[in-house]
Amino acid sequence: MSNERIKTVVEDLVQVLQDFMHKHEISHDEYRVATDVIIDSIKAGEESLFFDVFFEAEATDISNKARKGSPEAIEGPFYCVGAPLLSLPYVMPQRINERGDVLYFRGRISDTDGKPLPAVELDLWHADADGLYSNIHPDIPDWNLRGRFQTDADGYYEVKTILPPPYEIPKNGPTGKVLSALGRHFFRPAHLHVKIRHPKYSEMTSQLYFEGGEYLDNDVANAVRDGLIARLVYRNSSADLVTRELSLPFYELCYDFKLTPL
Ligand code: MBD
Ligand code: FE
Repeated sequence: MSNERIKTVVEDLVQVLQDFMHKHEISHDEYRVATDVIIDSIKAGEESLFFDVFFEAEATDISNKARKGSPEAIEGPFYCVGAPLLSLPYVMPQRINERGDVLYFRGRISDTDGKPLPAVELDLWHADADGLYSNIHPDIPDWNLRGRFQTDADGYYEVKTILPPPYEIPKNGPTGKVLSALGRHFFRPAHLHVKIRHPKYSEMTSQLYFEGGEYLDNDVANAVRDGLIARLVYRNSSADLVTRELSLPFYELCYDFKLTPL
């Protein structure tokens, strides 16, 4: 960010907030309540959660306006750099007897002209069957349900994992208390987070949601967008069995990404 840009946006932000204080005749006490919410959220380790729930979706909408490829969605507070590099056949790192229905996440990645792209990296992370993330919540092995893998020579990818449930934001933390005061619920719809990288294309961060899932219309983080709800297919007949999966039932989520050139 250039100094000039910082000056432009910070001066405007300060002005907007000052006008807001006058509009609502904010008292000293109310001013302190507001700053304490931010300080408490930082002390509770929720600084990113607090801002991401209320504001990050606006930034992705703004960047999506100029994008030709697949839409982006918010990163959220739980991305970690350096997830394990998986080897074929791709299976997300998980505990023995990891709970949750088996999910195959697969699809194809191409450029905006439809040319399939090999060796695109997908960096996938999602919650476990309790709706908790590794490297964040205690008692889960580090890097559980976090992994990186690539598209094949024809641009296809496929990874085996488990189907995550909706995510519930901690109710009793500073962010939860603000949501309670607003009379809002604490849930995000079930989702997969993904970052997609290739040296010649713009890196993208997105999320995929499951068609028919709960909270798609009232995500607490307001981050669901039309192009990101994918069809979840339930496979439960022997005709559905293929060499890569030997037991029923399982789910499949198919999603094709289009990358925007640099
Ligand atoms: C999440 O998993 C998430 O994706 C967001 C945006 C906020 C809280 C938890
Ligand atoms: Fe999430």
